[in-house]
Amino acid sequence: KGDSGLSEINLVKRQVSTLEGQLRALQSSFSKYKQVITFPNGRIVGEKIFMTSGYEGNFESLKQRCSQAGGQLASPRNAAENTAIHQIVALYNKPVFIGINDIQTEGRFKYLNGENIVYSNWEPREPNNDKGAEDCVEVYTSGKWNDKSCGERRLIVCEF
Ligand code: 293
Ligand code: CA
Repeated sequence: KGDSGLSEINLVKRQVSTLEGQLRALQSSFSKYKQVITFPNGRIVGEKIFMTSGYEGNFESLKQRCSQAGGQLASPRNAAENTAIHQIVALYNKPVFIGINDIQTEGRFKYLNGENIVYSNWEPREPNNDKGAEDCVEVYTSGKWNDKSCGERRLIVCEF
């Protein structure tokens, strides 16, 4: 079994090399495809894609729409993600609701999964829970955050 073992190895090496080429082609094609689908209404940050459909509605309605599309309401966890959302807000010149609220406990802002927020970008003097009725969070056209009544209608941005 001296020789057939070696040719078997060489066969597998050729198969690996073919697959490496195919993987590179797939990666390149996938990268281009992502650029295409995010033009002009989406932004890519790391593994996340942020995208608006242009729809406007109250917090519950936006939450449902994102989830129905297989994503969730955009939930910025760092400055880079907030910048991506801010760019979409600026493109439409319309503030958005994000996936953060203090519905459960006043003053304790959480993501939709119940985790306490790890990043914030509040406007000075916010959150102020104006009239005791502001449990949702909008991103202003400045990129800064304001707590706002969940019943207001805002632009949708989902993350996938
Ligand atoms: C109050 C004081 C304003 C502030 C506003 C928002 C409402 O009217 O300065 O801009 O609340 O916080 O969400
Ligand atoms: Ca407020």
